[in-house]
Amino acid sequence: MSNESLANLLKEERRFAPPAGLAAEANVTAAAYEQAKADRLGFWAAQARRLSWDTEPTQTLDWSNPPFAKWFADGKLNVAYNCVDRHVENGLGDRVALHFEGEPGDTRSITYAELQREVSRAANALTELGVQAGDRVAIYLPMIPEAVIAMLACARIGAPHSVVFGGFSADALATRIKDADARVVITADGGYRRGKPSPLKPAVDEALGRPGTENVRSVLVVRRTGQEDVAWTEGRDVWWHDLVGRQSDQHTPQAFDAEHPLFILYTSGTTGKPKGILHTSGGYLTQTSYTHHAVFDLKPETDVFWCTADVGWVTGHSYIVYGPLSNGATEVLYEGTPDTPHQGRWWEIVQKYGVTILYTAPTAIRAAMKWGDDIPAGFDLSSLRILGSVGEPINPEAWVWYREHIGAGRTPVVDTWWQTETGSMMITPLPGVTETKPGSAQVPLPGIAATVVDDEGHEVPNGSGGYLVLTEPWPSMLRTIWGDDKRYIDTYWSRFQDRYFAGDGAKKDEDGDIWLLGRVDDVMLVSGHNISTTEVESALVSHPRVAEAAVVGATDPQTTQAICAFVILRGTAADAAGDEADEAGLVEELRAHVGKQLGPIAKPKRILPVAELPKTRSGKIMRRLLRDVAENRALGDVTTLTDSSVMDLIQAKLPAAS
Ligand code: 6R9
Repeated sequence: MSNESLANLLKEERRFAPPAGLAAEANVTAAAYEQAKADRLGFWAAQARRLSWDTEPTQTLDWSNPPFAKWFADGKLNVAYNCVDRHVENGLGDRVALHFEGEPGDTRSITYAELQREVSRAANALTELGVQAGDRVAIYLPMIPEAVIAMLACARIGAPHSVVFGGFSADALATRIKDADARVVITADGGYRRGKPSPLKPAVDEALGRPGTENVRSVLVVRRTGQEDVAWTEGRDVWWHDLVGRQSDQHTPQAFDAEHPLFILYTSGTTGKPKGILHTSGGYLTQTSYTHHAVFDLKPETDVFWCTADVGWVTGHSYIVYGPLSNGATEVLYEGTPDTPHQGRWWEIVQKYGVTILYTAPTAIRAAMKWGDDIPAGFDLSSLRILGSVGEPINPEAWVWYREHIGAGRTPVVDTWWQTETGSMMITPLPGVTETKPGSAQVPLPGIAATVVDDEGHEVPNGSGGYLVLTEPWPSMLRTIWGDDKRYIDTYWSRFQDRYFAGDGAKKDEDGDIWLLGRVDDVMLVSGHNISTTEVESALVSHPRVAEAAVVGATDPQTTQAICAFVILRGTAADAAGDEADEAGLVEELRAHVGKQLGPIAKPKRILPVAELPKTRSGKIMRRLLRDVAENRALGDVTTLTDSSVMDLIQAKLPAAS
């Protein structure tokens, strides 16, 4: 952001106090902020003691070689033991860990005692395949219980997993297998998506034909759909039910160093090859477990937790697997899409299992808004008591809709900012403490230090914008980029001295609360003003006819960049996209609306109604592709896109608007 810090345009005045009952019983109160402020490392050492250690750590943080952190370095623990066995030993073996709901409607509830047996069998199976501590295992599975079991089995034997989204192509899988030098791939014949079985194994076969993947000696295949004729490589491929099925359900977990690698997870970044984000054991589990307990106020005896993310995303790692299970939670695992077989499927699941805590992404909330208020209204959602959001800035209108229509106007909404790199939540309200503001993640968690700085790295005053930085190391921070320490330093620790550069724009409001404003690569420079894509998008979404919006800056001779908006219209308005007279009128109305909300500088030069927006599998809008379209360039890398036909539709619309 060259000349001027991010303009602070959006004003949001709505406030929501925590419900009194929840505040009175909350797991974490305002005192936690005070304790952590007085003694940050002591605070984290205390949170580490929520876990079971084979050797209790005496050291907390070793920051003698920054930015390479060691947390709890002389401690030893087994992550899977913490997520499974200790609950069984504490007499909770009969508690349901997972309520699995398959997309076709098949269900399976797995208790902690069963989970212990399944994970033990899978750990024995991996050992039989020759997997040793330190060997990498790639996991390429649909959202089925075996995905969770496989991750825990790897953790149990100290083999770092690398989970690859089931939706990624053979190419993406091959790159990740090669980079991590994986020895085993765990996959399935297929999974169910949008009402149909969708094969997975062919992509594995294709990936393993690529150079650099030769070290994969076994492919363990779960039978999920049973529909396909599965191609089989003798000597390499083995069915899960054969191999895992015949193993002993007893397995003694071994303790590993706190800094033993737990997993690698690839994050694409905007350019270049995907970065293998490395997380280790003790610090990662300490913070995922603590944040899940604190931010969702989890009462494991009575709550039913549901995180709708895919396990292939960090949100699934931290808040389907490690956070909830380390806390002994009962949770829902759902295989499919929200609108299969009908647009009320999620709400039906909430009603069926009595879900009390729901954690999802703004993209899903905006989709539900678009489908209409009457759909969730048709289900009993009264069990819900806390709602969470993650993945993108949540537009204030979507936040308020979520609270009103899903949370009956009474549940706190926690907007949680974090990244694959941070491992767990970093900036978020606490449901029993914070008076919430729609659209803002607000405050760093106890023990977390974050602020907003300008170009020179000076902290900005309240009321101004700049770059989000983290000013102290935290337990679940990434340790490096797999095999590339230099890229780790360059990407995160070089932009500002001694501070972690998150790559997100942010502002501090008059109270000092933090608002996230989107990736800095997406920030627009218009006539000398840095304008956030998020704020313009939120202004558009606050118009009753706009369901979703994506805004980019396109090169412009007069203003450096010009704001170009792609909007999805609500309900019947989508058809009106074909009606040019209506469209022209609406575009003018939307420009005026943004001007009124944010000021004339933020008025989009072009507004283009479209049927869909390009998104990643985790639901993030890929603005870089829209920028390519707006600047009439060939599209960049589309391999992480959910549905590449979306771009054809958008490009087809373009001439009409220029
Ligand atoms: C957990 C996750 C990280 C990027 C992050 C930011 C965006 C995530 C957000 C949010 C605003 C929130 N992001 N949560 N922006 N408010 N509550 O999403 O990890 O996939 O690595 O993405 O997502 O831009 O930098 P990851």
